[in-house]
Amino acid sequence: MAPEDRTNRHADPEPPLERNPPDRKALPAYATGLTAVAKSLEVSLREMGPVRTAETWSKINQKSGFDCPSCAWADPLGKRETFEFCENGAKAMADDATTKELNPEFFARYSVAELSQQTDHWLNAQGRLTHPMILREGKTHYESIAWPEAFAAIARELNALASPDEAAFYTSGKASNEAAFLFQLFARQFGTNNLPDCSNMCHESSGAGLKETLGAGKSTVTLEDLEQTDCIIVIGQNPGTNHPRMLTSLQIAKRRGAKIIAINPLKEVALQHFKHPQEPLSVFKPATTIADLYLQVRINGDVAILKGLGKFLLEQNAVDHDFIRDYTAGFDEFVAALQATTWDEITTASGIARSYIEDAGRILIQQRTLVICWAMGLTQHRNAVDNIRELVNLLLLGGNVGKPNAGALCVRGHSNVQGDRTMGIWEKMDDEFLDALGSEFRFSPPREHGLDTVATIEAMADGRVKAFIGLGGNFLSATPDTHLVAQGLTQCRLTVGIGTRLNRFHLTAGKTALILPCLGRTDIDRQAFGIQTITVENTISWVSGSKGHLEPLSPLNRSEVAIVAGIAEATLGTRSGTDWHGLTDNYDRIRDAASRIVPGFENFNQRIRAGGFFAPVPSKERIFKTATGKAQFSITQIRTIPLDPGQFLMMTIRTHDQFNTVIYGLDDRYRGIYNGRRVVFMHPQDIAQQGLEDGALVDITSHYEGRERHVKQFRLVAYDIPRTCVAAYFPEANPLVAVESRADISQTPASKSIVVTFTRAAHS
Ligand SMILES: Nc1nc2c(c(=O)[nH]1)N[C@H]1C(S)=C(S)[C@@H](COP(=O)(O)OP(=O)(O)OC[C@H]3O[C@@H](n4cnc5c(=O)[nH]c(N)nc54)[C@H](O)[C@@H]3O)O[C@H]1N2
Ligand SMILES: Nc1nc2c(c(=O)[nH]1)N[C@H]1C(S)=C(S)[C@@H](COP(=O)(O)OP(=O)(O)OC[C@H]3O[C@@H](n4cnc5c(=O)[nH]c(N)nc54)[C@H](O)[C@@H]3O)O[C@H]1N2
Ligand SMILES: [Mo]
Repeated sequence: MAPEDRTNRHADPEPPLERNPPDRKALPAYATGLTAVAKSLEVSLREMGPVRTAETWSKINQKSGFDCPSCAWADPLGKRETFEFCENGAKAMADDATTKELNPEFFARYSVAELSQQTDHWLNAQGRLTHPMILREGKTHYESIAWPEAFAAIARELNALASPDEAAFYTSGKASNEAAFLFQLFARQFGTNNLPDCSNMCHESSGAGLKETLGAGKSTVTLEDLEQTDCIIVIGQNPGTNHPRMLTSLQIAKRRGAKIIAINPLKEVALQHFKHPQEPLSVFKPATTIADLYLQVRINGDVAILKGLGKFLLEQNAVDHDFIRDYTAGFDEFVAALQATTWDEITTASGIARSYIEDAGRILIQQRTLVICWAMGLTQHRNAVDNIRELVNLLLLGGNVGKPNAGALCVRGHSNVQGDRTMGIWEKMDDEFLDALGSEFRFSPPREHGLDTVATIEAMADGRVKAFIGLGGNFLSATPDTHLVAQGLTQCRLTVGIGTRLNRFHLTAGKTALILPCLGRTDIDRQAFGIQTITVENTISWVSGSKGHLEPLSPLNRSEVAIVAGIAEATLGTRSGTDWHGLTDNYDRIRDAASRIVPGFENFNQRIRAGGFFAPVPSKERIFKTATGKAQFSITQIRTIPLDPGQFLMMTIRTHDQFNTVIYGLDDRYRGIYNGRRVVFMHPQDIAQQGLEDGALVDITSHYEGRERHVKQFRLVAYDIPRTCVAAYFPEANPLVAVESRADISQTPASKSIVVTFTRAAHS
């Protein structure tokens, strides 16, 4: 590229192609053996050296320490393991606690266009951001800027907008409760409810489905319930990679005699066999068999399979009639609709024979209690909310809600995604919350619902949103329709990323763009009143404190709270009666304010000091805040996605070496893939039928309502996956996801139901 072409406008939103095919190895026999510990140590030592490693390993998820920055899995409340974290937590921790600096010299060396030609792995590996940086209009390189000027530049752009609704304030689920609370307060004082978040792409469908049927959008179980239950269904979830500590609980349940049913198009290794990495002598012990029954469902065949299970229970009259009579509504209509659904429809749509569904049904009948766990395999489809409605139907049939050792476990992603929502990060918070917020801070919050993630993408692309601030995250690579998002972002007058690491979002910059470096979970957060604690809420609604213990890498890095407050103060000036400085000086004050606004958070500070507390979930106590006051049975349709000959249904999934768009490494060892990410898993007979061969280099085209989208140069991998179903990795495949292809009600992008075709790539 000629130097004069190196403007920030030429950044390519897609990661670069891969030169070599990936290496392939046989799948391991079980998950998380000793290799996991060795891997964790290796990563930690490389990134932070022995002293910081020792300090960090001893503090993570311990009572006096910090919350693991990886997933939202729960810590045991009683006795803890010596090291209460997993290999992937170790990678996330090392990422935060690294000693590698990404400083202004780095940004002077590379233009934005040059950086965009690097891989995501390379961008992330460059280290922690250490200085506020700005990309000025017409410039090709980010330059450092002092904090007050950074805040002033943002304020100038925000205040120049014709309306507050021309700005969008995005939150990624790592942000602390305190930062999230201030962020939504700022957005609402500025005058908009445009608060898209990562949850819109994640468990929004779960929240919507659970709220409608059980009256509360959260899980109804504790960790103990999971470990003590008789039966567990793990559906649409890959805990071995994404929630490894959950395997410990599955193992505990298993050893007590619980039965486990896995429902997944892929035979994920960890759902089959597991060894606890920290158990003494585990190397000499046989691995624990996890799934008693593995149903290799077709992609999006879950509504069908869940209906099949319900139908079997009804046929066997194995339902809890007392519970149904006392606590539910809509049962008769549900039964009538299910009777009208034929086994033929069920087996065709699910790809599972009736006898296997009945085997699963028999397991359910023999056990007294059931927990259903799920994640993205259910939530990222056009009928995702139906998936949730159907799994609730199944729970209700057996009376498995609001009793010990039973219930719904919606396994969240980001470590504080649930807390951020509790703190008001939502484009449509209810009036009760907004009234309380307004009276506490003496202003009138806007009432009109704001934009969620997909609506923000569309508004940016057609010029209605002109300024974007991201509290963490990667709005470019995590979102669907990558090229449309890039177009929208680069059209913006202002894009701002508050983050710890460089990513591709920072490179698809608006006319003016800023990167604001924040503290991570492992860093000591010092403010006027001393070292501060932040709080988080995990997947089972446990709220607890987290305190960093490492000296921040750069004295210039500020806490998320301080950055949000700085932007708010500079932007709102005398328009705001809020003491932003005072709130930053002492986070207890933020929590005190929140305790008067968020239901169930009374005495927030005292209860955090005492160790933590459960945020209220009424459905846990069989209080159903639904329209009828009862738990609601739902009626859904089986909606199969029609495929023409040569078309496939694609799901986009995570490797073992990434956290969302953060790529730690290039291996996916539980699926036998090494040194590469641009792969497509396909059934060997489908490969042959396409006239292709294992390892062939292909281009992929997606088809949505007559429009095609393309990505280039992926390698075919012959794999045990249902016919006409394929899988590729997120985020490489995201350009294929049409922004319009999203779930009813929740608007979650259907990134696990993409209709695609393949052609041999030109340059194999
Ligand atoms: N190490 C690590 N941990 C993470 C993350 C990470 O990237 N890396 N991400 C975090 C986040 S934000 C989230 S939301 C979670 C995600 O956790 P998961 O939901 O486990 O993540 P995915 O890789 O999207 O895997 C989805 C699983 O669902 C299956 N699946 C796909 N489509 C279907 C379907 O139609 N039906 C059924 N039954 N199964 C299906 C896939 O085969 C795969 O096993 O993990 C969190 N934890
Ligand atoms: N095709 C497809 N797309 C998907 C998915 C899928 O399965 N398939 N999954 C979806 C899901 S479940 C989710 S949750 C979204 C994720 O969407 P996001 O949350 O937006 O993306 P992440 O990749 O988690 O964000 C990573 C960035 O966050 C910043 N960061 C890391 N730690 C911190 C911190 O402590 N503070 C701050 N302020 N910043 C930090 C770093 O700069 C890092 O580069 O992606 C969604 N997109
Ligand atoms: Mo997520």
